[in-house]
Amino acid sequence: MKKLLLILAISLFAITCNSKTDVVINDLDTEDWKLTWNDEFNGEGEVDLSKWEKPDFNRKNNNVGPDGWWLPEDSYMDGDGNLVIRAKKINNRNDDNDEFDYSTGAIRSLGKFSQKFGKFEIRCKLPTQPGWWVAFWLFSPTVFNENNSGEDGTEIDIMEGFGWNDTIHHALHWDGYGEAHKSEVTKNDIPGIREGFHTFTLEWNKDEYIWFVDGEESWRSRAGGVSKVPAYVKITAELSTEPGAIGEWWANNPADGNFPDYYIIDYVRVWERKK
Ligand SMILES: [Ca+2]
Ligand SMILES: [Ca+2]
Ligand SMILES: [Ca+2]
Ligand SMILES: [Ca+2]
Repeated sequence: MKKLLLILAISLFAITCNSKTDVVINDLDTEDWKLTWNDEFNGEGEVDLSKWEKPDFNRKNNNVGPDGWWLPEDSYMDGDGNLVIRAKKINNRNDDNDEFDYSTGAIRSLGKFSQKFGKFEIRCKLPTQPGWWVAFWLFSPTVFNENNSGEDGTEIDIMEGFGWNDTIHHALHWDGYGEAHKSEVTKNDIPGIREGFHTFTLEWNKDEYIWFVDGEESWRSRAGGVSKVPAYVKITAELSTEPGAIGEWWANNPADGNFPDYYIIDYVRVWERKK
């Protein structure tokens, strides 16, 4: 009897939890948009590995200075409803002569979720220190196809942000990253954007991309021809000590930063347009 009651109690608990989830998902639909995928980051410790994959490699190799690694330990949930992407100093991790290296977090829905067209949104708090950059972006393996078109896959940067200034980048890259590489970028100075949480949103329609910051349109483009292939979601941070990255034109110098520093994400949500 006790066992039966226990099973009943567990079943009721499971039903209650499921219905709570359903309520949340229904609430996130709007008149024009149906939620297809999201993560509210309601947990503590490891991220939901049914939704995310974590890269683990030397992302920003520098032969004459500290390297910038992507390490799984630098992406985790804080138990307060947020994903944390951390940048920190670590012991030299490879066999070069660096006094130390750096590591940052990165998660991506590679192999777990992808979608073409729709609305993609993050709510997040930018970092505070110079020397690294954070992003919310979409990517397809076919971005590398060199055919003078982005329609077969485009890197779509919904937000690139920094700890040292109030500049937000939106960008498109297509035809790989070699000589055939093409891109279009816009940079908006938004005073105070590093204080508190803000939303960065992309509407990827069949004939145009439209970006929004806190619900206000900030750019639109159809450069490359709008991509017609599914893309996966990336929430990442990167730290490079190479001369090309540490100038004031980009991330500035991590040697002037206090680490660890943090990129805090409240949620990521994806919708498709209702017919
Ligand atoms: Ca090195
Ligand atoms: Ca090293
Ligand atoms: Ca192409
Ligand atoms: Ca949250």
